[in-house]
Amino acid sequence: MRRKFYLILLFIFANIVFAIQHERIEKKYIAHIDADGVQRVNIKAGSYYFDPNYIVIKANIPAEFLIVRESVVTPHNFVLKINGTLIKEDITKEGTKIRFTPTETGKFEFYCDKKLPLFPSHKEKGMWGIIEVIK
Ligand SMILES: [Cu+2]
Repeated sequence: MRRKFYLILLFIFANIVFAIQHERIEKKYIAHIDADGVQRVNIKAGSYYFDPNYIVIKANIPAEFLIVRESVVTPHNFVLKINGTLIKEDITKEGTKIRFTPTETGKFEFYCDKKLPLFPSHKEKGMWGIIEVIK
């Protein structure tokens, strides 16, 4: 009983240290337009990051993201508010496809909103990124 308590305490402490020390490295990707007129981006969803986490796409051209979950157990999702619409999809091991056509330029944040009680959210651990829509 006591041993379990200390293990839980250690786990919480390790999580806090991880959250504080975790330095987010920016991985930029500039999408190119495929022959069929779609700008496709492959995104890796790991624990706790998106790779790439800074994606540049063009406005008014269909975009397709294929997001693949790397972790076996830890669930992750993809949340993005763009064009005044909220996109929220769970990410599978096989890959989740997200399609939209950005209509306005600017920077839009995407993230994973998963969170265990008492622990920092995945977003707080670094699982977020920016989509920059350019002309
Ligand atoms: Cu997550």
